[in-house]
Amino acid sequence: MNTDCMQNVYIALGTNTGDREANLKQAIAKLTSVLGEPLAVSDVIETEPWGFESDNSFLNCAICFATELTPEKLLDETERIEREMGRKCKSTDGKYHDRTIDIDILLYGNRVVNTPRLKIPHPLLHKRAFVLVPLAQIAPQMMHPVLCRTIKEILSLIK
Ligand code: PH2
Ligand code: MG
Ligand code: MG
Repeated sequence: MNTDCMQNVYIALGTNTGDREANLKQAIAKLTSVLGEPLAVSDVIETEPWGFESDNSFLNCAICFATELTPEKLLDETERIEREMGRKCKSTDGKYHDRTIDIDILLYGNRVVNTPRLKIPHPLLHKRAFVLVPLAQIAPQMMHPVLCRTIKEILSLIK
C-alpha cells in the first residue's frame, strides 16, 4: 500500500427501515472489507426524517477511512453495497424515501469533486444536523474545502 496516496474519506450512514442497528453494522462491515479498518466511527444518533415525512425515524452515524481508491471508485463501491443491502430507489427527483441504507461520501481529504454523478463535499452537508453532529464528533477540526470553515464551526452555525 502506498500511504502517500491515501486520503481520509468521511462517510455518512443512514437507515430508517428494518433492523436499523443491524443495517449500520452490516454496512460498516462491508465498507471495512473494501477499505480496511475505519480510523474513526462516531456514535449512532436517532433522528427525525429530514426533508420528507415518514413514521420511521433514522439511525445516523459518520465514519472515517483512509483510502487510495479514487472518489469515483469509492462511489462504485458504496453504491454496490447499497444495492447489495436492498436499497431500492435513489432520490434523483429530489424526493426522499425510506431506505435500508444510505451511504454518502461527505468529504474526501480536501478534494472538491463536481461531476453529474458525484459531488464532494456533499452538497447538503452544511445544512444537516444529522450529518454534522456525528461528523463533528470524529472530525471537529476538519476544514470544509469550499466553505473554508471547520465542521465544528459549521455545526455551531446551524444550531
Ligand atoms: N437522509 C436523507 C433525507 N433525510 N433524515 C434523517 N434524519 N437522516 C437521514 O439520513 C436522511 C434524512 C437523504 O439521504
Ligand atoms: Mg443521503
Ligand atoms: Mg445517498
